[in-house]
Amino acid sequence: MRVAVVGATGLVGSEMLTVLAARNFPVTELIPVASARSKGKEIEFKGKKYQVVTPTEAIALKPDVALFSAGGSTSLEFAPLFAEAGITVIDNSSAWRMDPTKKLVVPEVNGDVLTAADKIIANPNCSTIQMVVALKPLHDKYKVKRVVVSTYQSVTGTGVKAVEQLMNERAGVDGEKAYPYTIDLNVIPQIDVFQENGYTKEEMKMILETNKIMQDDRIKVTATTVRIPVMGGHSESLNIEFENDFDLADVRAALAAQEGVIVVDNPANLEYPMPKDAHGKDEVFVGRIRRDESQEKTLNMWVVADNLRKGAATNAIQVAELLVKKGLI
Ligand code: 2RA
Repeated sequence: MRVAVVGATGLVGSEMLTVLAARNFPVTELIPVASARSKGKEIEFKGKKYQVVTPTEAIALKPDVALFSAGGSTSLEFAPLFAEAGITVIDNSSAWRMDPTKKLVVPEVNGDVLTAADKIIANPNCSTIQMVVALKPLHDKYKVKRVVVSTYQSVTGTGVKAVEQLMNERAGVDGEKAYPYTIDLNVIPQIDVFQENGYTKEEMKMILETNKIMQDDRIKVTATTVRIPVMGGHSESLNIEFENDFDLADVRAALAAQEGVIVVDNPANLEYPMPKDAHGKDEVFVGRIRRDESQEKTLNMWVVADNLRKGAATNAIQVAELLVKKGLI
């Protein structure tokens, strides 16, 4: 496969290179792509050096697949041009996610929706991906009615500038700010911009994308998304109301059997998922599984994943792997 990585110099782009190598994706040629500013820069992949090219140059090189993580406006401008040239695009921005003509895919959840006609495929938002992977086996068994989710999100979800802000604040050094407030020793209950309904865009992504991926508009979701001074992964507290009652042992078994989920739930030994343990891993970790004793047919659980891995790069590459497996690229 000739693989273009658009946004190769960003946080998610470099994680894509790491994951392509780690999962042994059959890359015969890598085409790192970035804006004209980075043109000519060298990127190392599996011991070989590759020169960064512009998106227009990449189209002329006709890769089989292009993994995009360069922001919404680059995707809106260039993904259709790649697609018209016959190149399958897997796009990590929010540009195409809610477009009814585009598939929004988490392979373990709705990978079966992909067809040869899908030339621009959207990768969901990081906090949505880890939630739907954990919800899927429970929805299949008990039918999810409503989810109340609160997130604790890593600064890596914002990008390099936010990581630098946290590190500068910790070192007592002045620098550029990614957030309107100090993030070190603080918690910011705002991710992305506010919408007219008082929710943030990140919260609305969690609501709308969940319905699209789960292919069920009856699932009600309400979300509060929060940035915390952490790297390595996003954490989520989920309160899930089901249509049907459940047995806790069966819930644990269903989660443990779900592809891509690792259950870490042993309170007796103080074992539960944490971002420092999820860092650099491709799986979604679930723990603190317990009945909500204030309401029947309702469960509480805690879900953690590396937002740059399963929340972005890994999911995009798993989509590419599925396309290869189905003979669609
Ligand atoms: C964040 N959801 O963590 C974003 C990244 N896609 O801010």
